Order: sequence, then C-alpha cells, then structure tokens
Amino acid sequence: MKLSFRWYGNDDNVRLDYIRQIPNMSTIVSAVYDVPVGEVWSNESIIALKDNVETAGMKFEVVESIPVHEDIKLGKPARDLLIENYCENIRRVAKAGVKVICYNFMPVFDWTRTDLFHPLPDGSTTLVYYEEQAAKVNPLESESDLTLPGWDASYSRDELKDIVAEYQALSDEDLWGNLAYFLKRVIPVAAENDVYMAIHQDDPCWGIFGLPRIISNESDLDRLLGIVDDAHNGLTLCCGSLGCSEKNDVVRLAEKYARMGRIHFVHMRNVEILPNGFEERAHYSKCGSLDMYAIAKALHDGGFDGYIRPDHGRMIWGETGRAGYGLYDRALGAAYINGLWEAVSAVDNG
Ligand SMILES: [Mn+2]
Repeated sequence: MKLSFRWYGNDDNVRLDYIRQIPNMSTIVSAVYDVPVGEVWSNESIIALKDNVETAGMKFEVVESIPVHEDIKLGKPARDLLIENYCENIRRVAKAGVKVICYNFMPVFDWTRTDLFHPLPDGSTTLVYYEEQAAKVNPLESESDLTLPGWDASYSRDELKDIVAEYQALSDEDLWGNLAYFLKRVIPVAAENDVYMAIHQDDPCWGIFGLPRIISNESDLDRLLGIVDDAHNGLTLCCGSLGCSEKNDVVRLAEKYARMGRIHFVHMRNVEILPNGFEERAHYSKCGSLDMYAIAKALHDGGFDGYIRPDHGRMIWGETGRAGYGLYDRALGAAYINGLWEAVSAVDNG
C-alpha cells in the first residue's frame, strides 16, 4: 500500500512539508490547475509540480484529476480534438513519472453536497447531503439563485440550465456510448505509456436532477471494465461514494475488483447513511456506517498494492480552509489507514 495525500498546488493552505511529516507518506495526488478543462497541460507546469513535490521528499505519481470536458460526455463534434488533448496529457504526465490518473464521468456537477460545514456533536464540521435541501435547488425547476456547494461557479445560472437541459435529452445508454467512445481511444494511449486510468464513482451514487449517472454500482463497474478489458482501464475505489448507499457492499466490491487487478487507487472515507441522505464522518469505523477494517482486509486479501489516500476529512481543531481538505483530520485518517494496513498485513503474515 502506498499512502498518498491530495494537494491542490501552491494555492493550497496545506503545506507539503507538513504533509511529509505524516508517517509513511509517500505520494502526492495533484493536478495542473492553470489551464481550462480540455486543454493541454504545459510541460513546465507538470515539471514545476513534480519538482515541488520531490523537493519536499515525496513522489508525484497520482493525478487527480484530468477532468473530462463536457463535450466528450455529451458526444459533441468537438470531442475528437478534446480526446486528443486528453491523450497528450496522459503522455506528458507519464513522462513525468505519473502512474495513475483518477477521473470521473459525472455530468456537470461532479460531487454534490448540500452543506460543507455541517456541525457535528463533537464540535467539528463536515460535508453532508440531505435530500430535502437538494430538492430545493433543482437548477431546472427552481427560480431562486440558490446553488449547492461544489457547483462550477464558472457557469452562469442560465448556462447551467442550458447544459443541464442538454444532458436531460441524453439517455443513460447515450452516456454509456460516449464513455465507450472515450475509453476506446484513451486506454490504448494509457497502456502504451504504462499509466493506469482509474475512474471515480458517481458521488453520491444515485442520479441527481434527472441527469444520467452511470458509475454508481456493481453492474455499472462490471460494464465499464468490460468496455476495454485491460488493466489500464481501472477504478478509483471511493469508499464514501459507493458506501453512501446501502445497496453497495463496499467490502465485497473491494475484494472482487482487487482480485481482478483493476483497483489502482483507493479513497478511504467513512459515511453515516441516513434516511434522508448521508453525513461524512471521521475515518474510524465506529464513527459511521462503513467497516473500514473489513474494507482494508478485503483490499489486502485481494492483493491490492496500489495507492490509498484519506478522502475528505472534517474540519477540526479550529482549522479553516477548503472543505474536506484540511490537514488535521485527513492526517488522522492517514494514520488510521496505516494502522489498519499494519493490522491486516500482520494477520496475513501470522
Ligand atoms: Mn472520492
């Protein structure tokens, strides 16, 4: 297991030299943020990122993410050029030593929460999703200017309505077709460059606002892996995204896909499933609905030896900053992952 940590570049309040002090920390997960989605990343920016990380004593081996332009997801004519740009980014990051690229295929909204700073009884704050709050901000039905945190602020409200309407004209099968078109062109380039593509599950793992969402459960993951049956077409197993629905047995899926050699990156996160949604919780199993030891054991038993990062953390100890991405609670999560992995490895060896 290679322990990793997401870092948002020089604008991130969390310092690389602090991340380095987390025991066993080896890899930074990051991306180039200075060009719009769909464009080619400059070699200078990639090398600057790599140099920053290596100077701090770590490796830059995981990209999260190279975002997929909406025109690729929508299957518009511009997609061929955008896919070529995507392939060029794969070649460039591979040359810089990157081994895994995390990406997602969620229309417009990416991850969705209804509150980023919900107070928990212990005084920390966390990200939550409550159905009744989401229902109030449907971009097609609501006339209000309410938005959900995490929405792309570069869209005006009218632009958002237009793009949502385009997706609503797209069926799940259409979106599958566009994903297949993308994978059949991108995976061979990843394979040539020995980089593993690792799709992130829809977050949350159900449809929102009538938009198609197709990477939400076991049958979706089976179908995805079958489109190009090559290890370079793999998964980021996001425990919190899959685990916010009781329908997904994260433990079983972790072992199944690890045994198949198709999990290249894991997001460890615990969630409390509620009748009206879910709350992100501290990583420790007893704080939420997921059995984190069983997940770690399933990964280990399945032969997983890739990258794991603590996914979101709460805000604790008075820290302020990017919701979900403070230092302190993610560092606690990383230490917990170390403990789990040491335990499952010891059981195995004993
Ligand atoms: Mn995740």
